[in-house]
Amino acid sequence: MMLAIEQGKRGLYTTRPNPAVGCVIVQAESIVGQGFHPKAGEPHAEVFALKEAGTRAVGATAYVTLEPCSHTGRTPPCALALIAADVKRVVIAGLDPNPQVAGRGVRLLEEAGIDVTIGVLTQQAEALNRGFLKAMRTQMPYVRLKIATSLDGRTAMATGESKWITGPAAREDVQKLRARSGAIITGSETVIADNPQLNVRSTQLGVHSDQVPTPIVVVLDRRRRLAHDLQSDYQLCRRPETLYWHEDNLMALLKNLVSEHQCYEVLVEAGASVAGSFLAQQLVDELIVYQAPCLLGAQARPMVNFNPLSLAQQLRFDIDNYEQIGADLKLTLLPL
Ligand code: AOF
Ligand code: ZN
Repeated sequence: MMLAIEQGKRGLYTTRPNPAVGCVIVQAESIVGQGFHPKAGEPHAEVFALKEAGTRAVGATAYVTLEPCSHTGRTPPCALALIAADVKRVVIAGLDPNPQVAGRGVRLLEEAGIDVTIGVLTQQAEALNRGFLKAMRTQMPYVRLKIATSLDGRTAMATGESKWITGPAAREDVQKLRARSGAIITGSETVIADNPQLNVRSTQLGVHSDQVPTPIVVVLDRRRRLAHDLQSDYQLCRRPETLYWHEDNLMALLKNLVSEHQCYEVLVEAGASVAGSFLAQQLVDELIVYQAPCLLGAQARPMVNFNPLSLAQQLRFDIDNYEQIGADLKLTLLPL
């Protein structure tokens, strides 16, 4: 299953809105087929693995990181492909919460007399598809809030000067967050202050960046400070695919991104006010802080605009992971 997860990872940046899935087929202790789902519209992981295995799939065990599908979508059902190939056993990391599947894949396999095991390395497999899984279960996307700060939690000098606090390796890491996101949310303040591109331009994703579906950029612009205008001073505003959100209701925006745009993982890259709103409204699933080992002083801008009245109102997190990236620290935090 570990190898199947490694296969699945190969599609992490390219399968959107489909999940990243891997499959390994084992016959008498040796691997006879491996595959992953590369892109929506192309065959699923099982199909590639079965193709490689050929007749060696007869009597074999298939390890799949997601329940094999039972529906005819853009491609025919994988459960039927496994049955037709005459595998003996299927081991699945976790069920597919897609209402079109949701246990039916397992039922088809069992009805065909295949031995099914569910629940192997579930957490590791689910980490590949946080957004797909959350959206299928709750119709809300998985929201990551990314902030780059100094050691004293500052994001810019009082003048707004901020290029650069974190180093090139941390900024390259952000490319991976963007590449797996269906949408990037920013604020009009950030657009005006930084004129960002918010695009995927990395050469270190393991796939060419033109294979990565372009994330939608949503600009929060309640005060209508920006004009969607091909002549605009701002790069994002010149892109016809940029969306503007003029309402206050962030929950409604997130729901809309799932239902209207199939954006299941969302990255918030904005300033302190937007960060504060997402956090205070408990809309953040994961806070990622890139912290540079430098001090910017008490006049510099804080990372989150949020004013608890007492210690009891603080926001607390579990540390899910910490690692050094270049000269900086990357903290992955889960709100409690
Ligand atoms: C699998 N194996 O490798 C993947 C699955 O539109 P389609 O035909 O590509 O179907 C997409 C749905 O299939 C997707 O929403 C999810 O439920 C499942 N993904 N299933 O058996 C795979 N990627
Ligand atoms: Zn399938």
